[in-house]
Amino acid sequence: MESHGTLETLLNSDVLSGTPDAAAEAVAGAITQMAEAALSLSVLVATPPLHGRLGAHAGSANSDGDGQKKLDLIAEDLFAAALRRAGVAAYLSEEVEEASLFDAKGVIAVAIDPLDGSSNIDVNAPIGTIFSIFPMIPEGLAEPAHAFRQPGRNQLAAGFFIYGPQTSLVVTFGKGIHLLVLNDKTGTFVLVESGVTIPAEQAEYAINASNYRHWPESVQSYIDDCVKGADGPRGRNFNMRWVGSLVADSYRIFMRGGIFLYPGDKRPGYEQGRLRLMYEANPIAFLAEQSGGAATDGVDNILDRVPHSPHQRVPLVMGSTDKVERVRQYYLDLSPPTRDAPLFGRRGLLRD
Ligand code: AFP
Repeated sequence: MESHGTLETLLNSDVLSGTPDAAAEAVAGAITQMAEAALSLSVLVATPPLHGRLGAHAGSANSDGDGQKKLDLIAEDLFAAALRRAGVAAYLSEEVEEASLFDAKGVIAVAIDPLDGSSNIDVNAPIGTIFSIFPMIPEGLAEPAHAFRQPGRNQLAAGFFIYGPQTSLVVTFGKGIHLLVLNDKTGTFVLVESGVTIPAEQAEYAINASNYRHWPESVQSYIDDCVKGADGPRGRNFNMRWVGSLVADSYRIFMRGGIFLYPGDKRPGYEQGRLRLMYEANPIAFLAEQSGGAATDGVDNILDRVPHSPHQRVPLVMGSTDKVERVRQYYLDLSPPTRDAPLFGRRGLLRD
């Protein structure tokens, strides 16, 4: 892969052309500050645990009532401070109940999951930070939560940092997606590739299969047909991967294709799946669309949803466009589109 510069040069290029000047400057400032916070977090994650296990419980709970880990709280402090420094107007985080007004003169609103995949901390698997940047709207001044009542399609930028074998940043400003990797010797994010596209052909799916019995029939049928592999209606073998942190599962899909599903299911509290619209599904959906893929709630485009509450959940199906469309057909109980077998109209006889 060819190197084209750094995060700084990317932010100073024309990636934000078309965004009003003040907002473009604010987006660049917020991403620069978040990159600083991500650098600190990646150093912390990679440093031996001098003060006990970072995955240890902190004894508190987040907005959803999930137990918080020590690193969740450290990440929250780092990113909240970074975005306050950047002068963002409204701030919403998975780790806090209410949205806040940081700077009434600010022109952008940022929703963030400061530490995605907390259950991976103690097993040394990838974790990340996901962010979504909207233009500030006047309704948010009196009530900061209202700053986020915009469809995902309004996002000015979105992305995630992933702390894995490499610390990387995957980001979009609405004109394709960019992959940057942290050079930990210089502390700078180096641009590795612009215009990353999700490969279409990968026969790989990601879903937490332990929930099979709770899924709707449509999702069970889709996965059944994948599991049957070459002996089933799809006529090809599939591979399955589930890291359990959205950043890692998404990163893999952006790099080598496939599909990710976290559907709504029958468990109490999971009717709308597990993932949060504002700081998980929206940014991942924006990246997916910008890399030639798609993201739906099974049927409808994630980016068209207008949120009604800051921490609301949404089912997420994301990945290569043809696969996301195929899942949609299962949800609608229609015959999925076929490329190779136009004569076989029913789902059970199709190949892709
Ligand atoms: P946390 O942000 O609370 O660590 O949750 C991670 C996550 O929201 C997402 O990253 C994973 O895809 C999903 O949860 C995994 O959920 P299951 O444990 O139900 O498979």
